[in-house]
Amino acid sequence: MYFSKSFIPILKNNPSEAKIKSHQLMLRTGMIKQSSSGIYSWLPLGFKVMKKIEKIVREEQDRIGAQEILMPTIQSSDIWKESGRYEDYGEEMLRIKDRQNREMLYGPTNEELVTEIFRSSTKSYKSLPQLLYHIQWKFRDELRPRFGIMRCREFYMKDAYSFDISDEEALFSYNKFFLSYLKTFKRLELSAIPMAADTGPIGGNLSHEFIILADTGESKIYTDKRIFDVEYEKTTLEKKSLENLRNKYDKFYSVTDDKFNKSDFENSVNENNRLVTKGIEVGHIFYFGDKYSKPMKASVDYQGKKIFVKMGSYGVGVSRLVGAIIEAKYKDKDEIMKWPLSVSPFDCAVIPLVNKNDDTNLLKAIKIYEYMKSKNIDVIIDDTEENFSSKIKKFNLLGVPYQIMIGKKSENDLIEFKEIGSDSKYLKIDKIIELISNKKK
Ligand code: 5CA
Repeated sequence: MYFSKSFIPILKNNPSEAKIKSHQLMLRTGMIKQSSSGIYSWLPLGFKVMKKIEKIVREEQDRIGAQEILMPTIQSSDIWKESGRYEDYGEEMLRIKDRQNREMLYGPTNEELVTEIFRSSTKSYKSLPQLLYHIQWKFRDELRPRFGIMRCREFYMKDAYSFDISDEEALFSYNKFFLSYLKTFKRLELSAIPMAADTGPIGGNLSHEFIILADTGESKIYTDKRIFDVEYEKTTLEKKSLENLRNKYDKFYSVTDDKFNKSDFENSVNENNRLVTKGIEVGHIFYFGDKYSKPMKASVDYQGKKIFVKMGSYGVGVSRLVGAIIEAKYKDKDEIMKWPLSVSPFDCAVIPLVNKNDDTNLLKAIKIYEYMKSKNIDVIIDDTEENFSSKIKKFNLLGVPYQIMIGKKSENDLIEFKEIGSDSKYLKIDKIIELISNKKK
């Protein structure tokens, strides 16, 4: 991508309406643009990051055997009346009437719709378990949308649903998602901890929120520091192995505000290990048995009887993650943002010092840019005539993790190269490509 041709509308200053770093940066670097309260357009830079996050989320869902579907954003109110949630959901639900005066709604979540899909086609217990997921826009008419895409009204969510024959099998499914979430967040270079949480309007009595620590988070958390050292890498997708993993985490006191109990916390966590802080909820999983299958009559035949399937649901805030990664990765002290390579809008920026009367640097930069592209490096070249230091500042702001500078000193094969936040090195182009490619693996 040539910077001069790109659509990256960078603002000169931080917008005053944005209170937290991620919101400021996303507006400042032209990742998003507000269209109305709590509703945003995603511009190329932001959209690219979100799509890369989505890809990782998808790969980790596929890896546990979940199958992708796509349900619509607009749903009929009938199924919500069947489950009994149409009234319960209250004002957060955006209700719409079509031209026949039928009551429709913009889906805030999909338990009803997926149950309806399941019950119309699955009749035998032999097809269980079924794990279905989709990645789709949701709408919740939040009372106070804030912090940009962190708490907005229209947002992009991965929601998965499991269908099983018994509680035991359903917990096996639950634990598969538990593991897949740990892996997903790790690939995004986030350290997300599972915490016992309230189930709110989704329901059920077992639930974990996945929280990343951040001062700007909206969830207050109480946890045992030792939970950060739990290892999950060796866990397999077998029932026992997954159960052990859950036990290893659940052994530690780790809850959000609404589950907090002072004496339990103090009795189970020694003073040195207590951590009371704030965090951002990036994922939330629920087990609710037959809460939806029973009223909606989603059953399978098992040993001559009809059994209501046991269900769980599993959400990841795909669009929220874009902001959450910024909150976690932005280094206040150096005013530097560095995207994890796995989701960065570009792997590397080629930044030539462009002189009106001499195009040597620009031509050299174009050659490097073309060569890197041919080696599958996602690269952007700044071919504008802006001065060198403001170009570098701009890429520090954009958070592109690697930069190549073609300036005065660039006479031979050794190229000035640096990782954001570190010092420059002088390396040959093939070495640079090797270094970035190895990091991408
Ligand atoms: N049906 C369940 C699981 S699929 C569900 O809807 N869970 S949820 O309400 O917890 O949402 C899942 C994830 O979506 C949350 O963990 C959060 O990361 C994200 N999310 C929820 N509300 C918003 C919002 N208003 N703005 C941005 N992201 C949100």
